[in-house]
This record gives sequence, structure tokens and C-alpha cells, in this order.
Amino acid sequence: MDVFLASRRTISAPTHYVVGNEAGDLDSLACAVAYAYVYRDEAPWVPVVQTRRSDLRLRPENQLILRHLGIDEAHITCLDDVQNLDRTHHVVLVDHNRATGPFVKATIVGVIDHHVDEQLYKDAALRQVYAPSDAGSCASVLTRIVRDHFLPPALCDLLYSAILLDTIQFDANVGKAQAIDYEARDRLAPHSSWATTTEASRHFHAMQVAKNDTSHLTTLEKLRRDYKQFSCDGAEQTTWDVGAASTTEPLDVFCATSRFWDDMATFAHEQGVHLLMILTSYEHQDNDHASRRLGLSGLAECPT
Ligand SMILES: [Mn+2]
Repeated sequence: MDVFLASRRTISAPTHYVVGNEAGDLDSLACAVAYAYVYRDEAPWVPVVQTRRSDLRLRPENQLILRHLGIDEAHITCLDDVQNLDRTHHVVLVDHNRATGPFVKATIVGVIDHHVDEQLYKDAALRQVYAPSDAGSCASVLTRIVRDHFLPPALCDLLYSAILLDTIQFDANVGKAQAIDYEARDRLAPHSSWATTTEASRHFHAMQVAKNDTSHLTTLEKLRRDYKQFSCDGAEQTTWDVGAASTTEPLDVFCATSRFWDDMATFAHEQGVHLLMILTSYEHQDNDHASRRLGLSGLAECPT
């Protein structure tokens, strides 16, 4: 897989991209790489992780998988590597269904996703958007789409890892895993590095530990790590720009640093949002139970 990804970096003036969402999570990475590889004879697809290269360190769980697969991070195409897109560029969106960043200017020819369908790009040649209640992971949707193709073990590892993380290793109490996720597991697990449930469980916990260890990150980096932005209509024809940052620490721990409020204001200002939400989700050390809390921070200026 490293050789394949390295070859994508040497394409001069690429015309075909497959891109994951702006959070740059493992689901996005796995789907982009898998699509580009499986359909490599159809077009010179370049898989893109939609974060800056310097932000790859915000996702230690991705780095863990890349290391496991012997993939050199330098061979991953990042947002910094994509420039000057226009209608002549063909783009497949994975793990989101509304183009963001430089990709809004391109022609969207495919959408593979498991988020609420925004009903865009209806004439895309390939359009498979599952409701979140029907697919826990985009990697599962992709696995179904490529069911007639050979998947090398490295791709089985990538896709299966994403599904394990997204479904919290098929935890029935969490309820994220759906029929399509089980179908994908049956296909991928036997050809992956973690064929048994014991091995998969050990691997899942290793990824969780990596993911939750954000001790090397600053508050600004933690906010940027899993960040999405959207607009919504307000009163009197105003539009609110809202940012949502997911973190892996309890809210009170996250807020405890001395510069926290300054950092929040700086980040909201950088992103140009009126409202910043912090979605915290973390496991209790003592009993393994997961908790969620929501923090909201408004800026002084309202939309006009
Ligand atoms: Mn996803």
C-alpha cells in the first residue's frame, strides 16, 4: 500500500481525487485509500486526507495504523497538496456528502457516506448515502460497494480498523453497529491482522488508547483535531456559522487550563464562527462507562 500511495504523490497535475471529511478521521482515511486503490485502473484517483500535513499528528490512532501497515506519512496526500481545483477535476466524496474547502469548485462524480443526506449531487454517477441509523461506518458502506473486487490484506486492516473504532467494537449497548457493519466485518476480519474477536478487541483498545492520548496537544490543537463547521438560519434572515469540536477529555478537565477561554476565543475567531460547540465524549477510568457533555461558547458579535 505504501508503494501505491507513493505513486499517487508523483502524479503531476492530478485530475481525480477521492476525499474524506474535514475531520480527517480513520473512517475518512480508510475509505479514500480503499476507493483509490480498488478503482485505480478506472482513473488515477488520488486519496486525500482533508487536513493539513502538520495536523496529521492530531490523529495518533491514524498514525498507529499507518505505522502498522508500513505506510510512510509523507506518502499521504494532504489538504496542502491540493490546489487550484475547478470543474474539470473529478471528485468522489467519502464519509461526507457536501463538498468542503477546495473541493467545492470541482465536479462531484461520486458520494459514499453514512451521514444525514443533504440531497446534493443527485446526478453523480455513484451515489450511496446511508442514514446514520443504517450504517455505523462509511467503511462498511464502501466494503459493500467493492464486494466484487479483491481487497489486499492492508485494505482489510484499514477498513476493519475504521469500523471497529466507529462502532466501538460492535458494542450492542452503544448501538452504532448495523447489519451492514456486521456484513463488512464478516468479509474483512478473516483477511485482516485481527481475525479473532480477541485479537480485534486488543487492537481496538490499542487504537482507543492512542486516540484518547492527546497529552501532546495544545488546546488549539485539541479543538482542531475533530472539527466540523456548518451554517444555520437565524432570526431576521441572519445566518449563524457554527463550529463543532469533538474532544476526548471530560469537559471540566478540558476547561481547566489557564488559557482555555482565550484559546476558545482565538479558535472561534480563526474559524470565523459565531458559536463554538465542544462535544466531549470520554470513558470513565474506573468503570468503562462512556459519558457525553456539551459546552457552548458564543462570541460577542452576532450575525448581521
Ligand atoms: Mn464516518
